[in-house]
Amino acid sequence: MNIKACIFDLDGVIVDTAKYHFIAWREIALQLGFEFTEQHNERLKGVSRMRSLDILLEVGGISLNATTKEVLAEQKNLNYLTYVLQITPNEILPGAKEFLLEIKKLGIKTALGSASKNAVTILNRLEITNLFDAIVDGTMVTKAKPDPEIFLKGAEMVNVNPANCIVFEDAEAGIEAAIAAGMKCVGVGSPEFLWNANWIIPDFKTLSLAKLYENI
Ligand code: B16
Ligand code: MG
Repeated sequence: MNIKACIFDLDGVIVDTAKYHFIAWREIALQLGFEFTEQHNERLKGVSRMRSLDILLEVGGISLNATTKEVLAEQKNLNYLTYVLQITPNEILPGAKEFLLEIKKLGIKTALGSASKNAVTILNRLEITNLFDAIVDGTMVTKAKPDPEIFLKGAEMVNVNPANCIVFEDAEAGIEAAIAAGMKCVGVGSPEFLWNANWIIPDFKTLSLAKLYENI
């Protein structure tokens, strides 16, 4: 395969925001009167804000109308933003920035493909917005992962054929989206949830373009 673009998920790949999503959602669950655990939180990775709320309500066995759901989703986001607005560049996951710099230097296009509507705020906090040739976030798509729309849009924006793109993902929904887009996918994290990926890495610490070519 000739790699011409790398498309990165944000939450769980570039930065560990899952812990902030978890705290913010848990506050909503407590408010509704039930316990939301870290294990439940695994199901929220990579899925949209509204879908996350639906899963949370399913865990609590609660059914609410659309207006109340809008209010709760907004409230969760305000909780979440109090943490996100404190993020510093130190929170970039080990090796991620170095890998981005390496591939850019070698002429490979870089794109972000995140379900988060807060993606640009987070990239700005991390001071790495300028390392991406294209940014696709949750405000720019109509269909959430596992639909391939996010990644196909990223490929189009950097003008690269999907067959020449590699996606880096930490969530099952994201891996499915990459496969549906006709792209190769590297799972970042624990093999337990990423068995569908073409190759799994624990993190970016020792990754190089040469290693990627050897394994993909
Ligand atoms: P927001 P990613 C996803 O980001 C998160 O993994 C997921 O847990 C979250 O619900 C979703 O963004 C929406 O986030 O509420 O900030 O719009 O992994 O696709 O970068
Ligand atoms: Mg993710």
